[in-house]
Amino acid sequence: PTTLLPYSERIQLHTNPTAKRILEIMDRKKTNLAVSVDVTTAEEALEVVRRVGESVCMVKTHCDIIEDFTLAFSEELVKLSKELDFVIFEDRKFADIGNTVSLQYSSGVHKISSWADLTNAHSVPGPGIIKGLSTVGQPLGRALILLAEMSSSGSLAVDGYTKQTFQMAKDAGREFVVGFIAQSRIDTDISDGEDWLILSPGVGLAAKGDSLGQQYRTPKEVVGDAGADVIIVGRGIYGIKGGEQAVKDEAERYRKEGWKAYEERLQR
Ligand code: S5P
Repeated sequence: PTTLLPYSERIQLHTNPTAKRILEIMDRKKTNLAVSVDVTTAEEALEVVRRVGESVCMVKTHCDIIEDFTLAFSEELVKLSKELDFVIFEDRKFADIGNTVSLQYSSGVHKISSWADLTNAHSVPGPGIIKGLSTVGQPLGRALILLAEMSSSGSLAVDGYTKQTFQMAKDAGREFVVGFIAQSRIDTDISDGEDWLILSPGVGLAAKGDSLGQQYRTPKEVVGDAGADVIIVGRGIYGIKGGEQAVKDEAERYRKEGWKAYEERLQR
């Protein structure tokens, strides 16, 4: 199973340029941490990114929660992604027919495809969603991941849904779909010679969950036991009390925890 290979040896198993870049950054910066920057102004978001940028392989955004979103904001984010060496993941969770998502991806206020290296989609509409998004993103070297499982309690993305999502990605090929949002390795390890990236949200060292159904596990549980490649942490990092240095320190703490769990996994 590719879970037992170092990130560096998995680069060559991908053809998508964004997937390769993610693995290269992870190896170079010794980090499997993605920080989810779920704050509501552009300035706050950029400030968090400047604090955590050195510690992460990925910054995850929800561009539609930023009140003063402009393309100047996304340009600054792209600039920081180059300076501090991380990939931008817009957590858009597309969920419509192919034609609509291709417009949501390329147009509107956000023009996501112009600045986000990676985005994600629900599989519920069927394979047309992948086709619609790939028409826009693939020529730009972008990548897509599908939501196969969710971290929230009572999620319907389980069992057969998860399996069929994996099959949909396999059928689409790995030129554009490069992995999954999931809580486990799903079935990816049994498919020979194919490497898929597993990104897991719902990671926290302090809280067990929130009042709205979110559920947290530790980096050790997520990377070590469940076999995920990237841990996604939001409030656990940007929400820490103690000011800017505290945010920076907390990102480093998660980076170290995530990396330790990965190194231990390789020793097995
Ligand atoms: O199943 C999921 C999928 C995602 S992408 N569960 C999640 O929590 N997410 C996202 O990860 C969610 O939208 C949020 O941006 C982040 C988790 O934030 P936290 O503050 O709970 O760490």
